[in-house]
Amino acid sequence: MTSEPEFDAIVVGAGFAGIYALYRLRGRGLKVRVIEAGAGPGGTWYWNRYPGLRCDAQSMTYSYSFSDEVQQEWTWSERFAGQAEILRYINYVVDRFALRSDMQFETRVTRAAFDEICGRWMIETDRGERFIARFCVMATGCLSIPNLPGIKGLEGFGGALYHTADWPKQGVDFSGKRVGVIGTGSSGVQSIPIIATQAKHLTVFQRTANFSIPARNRPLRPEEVRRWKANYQALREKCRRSPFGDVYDQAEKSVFDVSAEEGRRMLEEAWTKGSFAFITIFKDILTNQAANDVVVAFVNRKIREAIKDPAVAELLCPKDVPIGAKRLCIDTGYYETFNRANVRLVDLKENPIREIRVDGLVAGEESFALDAIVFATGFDAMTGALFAIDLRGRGGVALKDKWVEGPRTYLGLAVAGFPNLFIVAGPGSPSVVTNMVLSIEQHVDWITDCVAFLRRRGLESIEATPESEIAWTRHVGEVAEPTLFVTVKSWYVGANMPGKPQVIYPYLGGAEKYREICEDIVAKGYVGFRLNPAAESRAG
Ligand code: FAD
Ligand code: N01
Repeated sequence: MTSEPEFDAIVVGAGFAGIYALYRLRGRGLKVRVIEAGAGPGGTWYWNRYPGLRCDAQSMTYSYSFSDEVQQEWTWSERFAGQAEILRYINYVVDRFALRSDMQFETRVTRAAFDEICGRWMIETDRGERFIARFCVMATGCLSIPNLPGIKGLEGFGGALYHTADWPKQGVDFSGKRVGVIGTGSSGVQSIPIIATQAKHLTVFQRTANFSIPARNRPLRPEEVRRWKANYQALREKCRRSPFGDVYDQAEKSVFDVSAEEGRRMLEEAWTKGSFAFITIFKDILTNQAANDVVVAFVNRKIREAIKDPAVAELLCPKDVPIGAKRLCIDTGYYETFNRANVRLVDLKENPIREIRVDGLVAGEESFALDAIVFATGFDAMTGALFAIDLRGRGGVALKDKWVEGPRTYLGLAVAGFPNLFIVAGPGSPSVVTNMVLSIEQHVDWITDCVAFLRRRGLESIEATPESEIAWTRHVGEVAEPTLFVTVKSWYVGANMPGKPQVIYPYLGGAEKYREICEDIVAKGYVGFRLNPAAESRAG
């Protein structure tokens, strides 16, 4: 007997994934507790509050599909909703289904260990609490551990330091300030245009130029919202049956199936429409270097046209990087920002940051006086949040040790030796290369159905076999091999964090293909998993 509170399932994290996991598991009659480090739900949309943040999948698709009532009741105001609106939506869903009472905030899970004697997960928090659970769902996020580079002198900076992923709730007033932004990924590209309008002077420290496509954000017209709502089921199904989980039509033609003139016309049209659809207009952009080069030439021409100073334009044109193989950025007025008199671009390749001083930073031979530094330097993606927990499976094996050469999962959601532990959108799943809400719903539905199956059959636990984990991880690598993703240093391949194993982290076979594989595995009686009756589970 023990005095620790016991749950059927503990869900770690209250972003889109944890919220939906609670809704579904509770709906199956499970006693569930969600544990969240933040003071409220929202995950990404709770922590990242930098100016300019909005989703870059369209609002109408970057939202839950599980409740037709919710998708009919909620009306998005813009094509790409801003952070505050998305956070309002998330809170609305939480309250609509009375989920808050099963959520515990301002609590970080520090340890989760599988006890082989009782066949339960023992979960510990930074508040000194302990919980027992049969199932443990890691909804800890792919992009939830900010990367703050260890630059010499950082702690001695006398001004204000910010990370885009840990932004003050009350906002930041940059007026009259000399601001430096380090990093030009999606977070930098979205925040730089707004900070530039607020600050007295903005210095952008760029290490690698990125491609960015105009969002063409705009208010949604009432008639298009009506059209969406009238056809929501069909449009959601179209998303489910697509590689990226969105409504964009799938290209059937290669860049080389059309004349050069027609190709330019198509690119021009896609550029005018904006959004991720740009990268989907030819079927071979992400797999054929020559096809990619055509698109790169087009985008670089657009960058040069947008920037008045040719030297600055050259710095902003990515060099030797295929477009789309690193996460494509979607912006509003990014390139034009560099025409402003109060904005300067510094090339860190030529002039690396040497140190941060009390009054600014030194890059190359030059000192930059700064009142505030914004780190838009990204995340310890996909494994960071899992490794931040002392996560131990059978035999006390730590996940960190097991994955020392890179993550090994079955379907990105299960790990051999970690019974009844599920990861939502984990490494080896399509997650980050798709509309993530769609991928999250698919994973959570799979997990919930699996839990229901175990209960129906009177089974104690499920765990991936080592063989299926090895085979899946090999498959994830093989699928990535012919793509351009593996030719670039990015967080998709672990290259943004010093010392991180450089392997492909997401599954690149597409959301639709992945869904089919998951469904097939269930149809075949959870092939690749070991299903443990009560006594066996404990024996291992
Ligand atoms: P998160 O939203 O990251 O939530 C995870 C939660 O777990 C966090 O709140 C965290 O505090 C909590 N947590 C982690 N570890 C612990 C612990 N040990 N104890 C307690 N709590 C813990 N995807 C898209 O498809 N389209 C977009 O437009 C898009 N925009 C994005 C913009 C930004 C700035 C970022 C960073 C990501 C974006 N993404 C986008 C990806 C985004 O992360 C997902 O779409 C989605 O919000 C992830 O939801 P989640 O619940 O899986 O994880
Ligand atoms: O992070 P990133 P992010 N010194 O890793 C630079 C999602 N997201 O927060 O390329 C100097 O992409 C680094 O340079 P380099 C989306 O999935 C979506 O912007 O490594 N610079 C790079 O320029 C996205 O991909 C949205 O040379 C350093 C930047 O910092 C993911 O989150 C918005 C450095 C980091 O770029 C992460 O995006 C925001 C150093 N020591 C985020 N270390 C949407 O639009 C890193 N950099 C919906």
